[in-house]
Amino acid sequence: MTEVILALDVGTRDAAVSIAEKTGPYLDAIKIGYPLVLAAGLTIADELSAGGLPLIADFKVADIPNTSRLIAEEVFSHGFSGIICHGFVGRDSVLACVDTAHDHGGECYVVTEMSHPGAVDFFHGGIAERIAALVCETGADGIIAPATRPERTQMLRTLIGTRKILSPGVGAQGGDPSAIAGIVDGIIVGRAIYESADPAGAAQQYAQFRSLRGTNPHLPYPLRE
Ligand code: O7E
Repeated sequence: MTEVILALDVGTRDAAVSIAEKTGPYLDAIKIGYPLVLAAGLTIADELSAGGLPLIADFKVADIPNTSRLIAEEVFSHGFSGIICHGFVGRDSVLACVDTAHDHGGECYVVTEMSHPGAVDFFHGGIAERIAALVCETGADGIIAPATRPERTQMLRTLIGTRKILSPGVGAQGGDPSAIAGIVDGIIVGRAIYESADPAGAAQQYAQFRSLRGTNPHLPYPLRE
């Protein structure tokens, strides 16, 4: 199943709780990061994780190993089940997040290539491929790869094998869920759900793409179930 992960980037605690409650039945996880945590405080994580869905911390950690470890420790003491870090900071910093996540029974995802137009300035030309190799070396659980460039995400799939791919850029950034859902393990959707007049209905629409998992005929190997 291709999971549907809500990027809950709203600006208040009340909006976050309300949208999480309405959309929860159609989601597989919720991702929160700076917009919501800076607005509502980290206790919103305790509150959302109590709702039962896995909660992913999107602080795109990019620091020296000790600081990365401190951030990850804080994350996993607030009910998160996964953390996202950057890969360009190098092996030791990525390992700090991976090891801390695994110490807490959680997962660590590494950004290999971002979804916005400017991402090509640095991630193309071999960097994304090198980060993908680092992901395999460090034992990270998966990568973040762009729904806005399915061909790049498919290429990254050939490098990381059956590790998970979570893919943002669907909806508001123009990514087509039908083009990406067959390649990845989860689509990350924000504004197209939380800015909708009917967030539950929008989430339900995206949930239809769950069944596309592993259907991309160009994949060179079967996906993990
Ligand atoms: O465009 P939206 O509203 O659907 O939101 C997309 C979310 O995914 C938002 O939280 C943004 O910060 C995040 N994101 C990207 O859009 N592109 C990326 O390359 C990476 C991320 C991200 O979440 O990285 C960690 C998953």
